[in-house]
Amino acid sequence: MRTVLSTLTAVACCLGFGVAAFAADTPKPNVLLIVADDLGWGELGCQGNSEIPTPHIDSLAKNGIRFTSGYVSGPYCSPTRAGLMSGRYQQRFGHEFNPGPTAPDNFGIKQTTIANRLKDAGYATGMFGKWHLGDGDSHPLKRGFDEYYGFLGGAHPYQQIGQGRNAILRGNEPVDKMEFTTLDFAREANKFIDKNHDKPWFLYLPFNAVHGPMEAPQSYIDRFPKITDNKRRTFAGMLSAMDDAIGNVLAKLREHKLEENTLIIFFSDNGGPTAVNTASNGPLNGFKATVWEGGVRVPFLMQWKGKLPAGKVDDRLVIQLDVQPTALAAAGVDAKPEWKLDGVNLLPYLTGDKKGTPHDALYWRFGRQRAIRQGDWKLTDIGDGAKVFNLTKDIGEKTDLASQEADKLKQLEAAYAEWNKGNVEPAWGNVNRGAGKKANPDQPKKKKKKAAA
Ligand SMILES: [Ca+2]
Repeated sequence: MRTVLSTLTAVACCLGFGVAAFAADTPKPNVLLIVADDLGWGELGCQGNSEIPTPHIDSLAKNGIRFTSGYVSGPYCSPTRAGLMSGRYQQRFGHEFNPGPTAPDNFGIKQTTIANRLKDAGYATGMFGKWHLGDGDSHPLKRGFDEYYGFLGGAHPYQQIGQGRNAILRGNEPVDKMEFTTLDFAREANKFIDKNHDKPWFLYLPFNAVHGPMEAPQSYIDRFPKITDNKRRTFAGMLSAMDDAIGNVLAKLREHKLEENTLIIFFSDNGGPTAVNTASNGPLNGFKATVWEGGVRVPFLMQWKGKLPAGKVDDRLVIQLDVQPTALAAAGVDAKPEWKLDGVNLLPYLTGDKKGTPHDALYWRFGRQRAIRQGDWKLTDIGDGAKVFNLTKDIGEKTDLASQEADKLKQLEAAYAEWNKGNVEPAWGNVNRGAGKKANPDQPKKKKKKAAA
């Protein structure tokens, strides 16, 4: 009998039931999902850049896991968020591009979201920050969130309430005063935690920091007298304010003794648009709105005290699409095959219950730009032809090996083509946009040279 039982246990573990048990023997954990906006891979103390201290964000790496190959499925805001909320590559349902300054009528997310699914599992759900996924039927309150405070568009001033449908809203109602979005979003998040501390909750906290416009309270800018460049000093104030805001929320967790019952995930929605906000992508090539590493590889941290390892650096491929299956598994929810989630539950890989890597490959399509990363290798095509890089030896994508690695190129092309079969045409936007040398719409245009006098 004992043999039969141990065999059954072994089989159950192989099938991943060990992970379900890990959720079932404890109260349902809270999920705190923090997203930064336009923060590059080369910023943050924990990423090796000490210029702007970020002790609170760094604490997530110290008490949890820092993924060095953490990615997002799009190189700019709205597509990445569509992938995050749905748990699916956003190209599966046409959400390949930002809506542009005037959103088309069909713009917005219609998919079932992580908030819908956690709400169905009995979670209180709240969102405080930037949505960028549409209005009407796509409004956060229609996509699974019980509470919402923030703005619906893609960018917002930090110290003005704004107007129209991009005003700062509480639910559906414009607010009549505010201080500074970054700190306000954390304040509202903390009210939500106070209210729901005795039940499981899902809190989505997408800051608009450090996206433009370049604004920070003077007291924050004054923290950096040694930075002489004005734009960089303001950026430092913006990042420092976000770090404080995150520190405020982490303190609230400690106040309610929730640290050990809360899964925390932090990442940036895309790489840094360095020329716009100074955000560094470190050694990576490219920037926001490109499928170079600098556009899609981002700071990515995860903490769950007592459940996941602390102070670990993990080089395996992970992506923001993994947030939904991971959070659902933590909540004890079985993801259904018909949900067609592209992400992977990371928990068994992080606890060591499963060996190997969560993803054989990750894929990007952004109009004429496309890329695939498989193990050490990446095919990158920003609209001017496929190049092949060995990222382990060449993280900066400097040496194109396409001609000498013809078999590898062929294999990556085939894998990309197979993935691309599951995608649809973009539902809005120009497929030629964002390709080649015009890859970054946020990049300041070069001034035309004056004709010689
Ligand atoms: Ca962004």
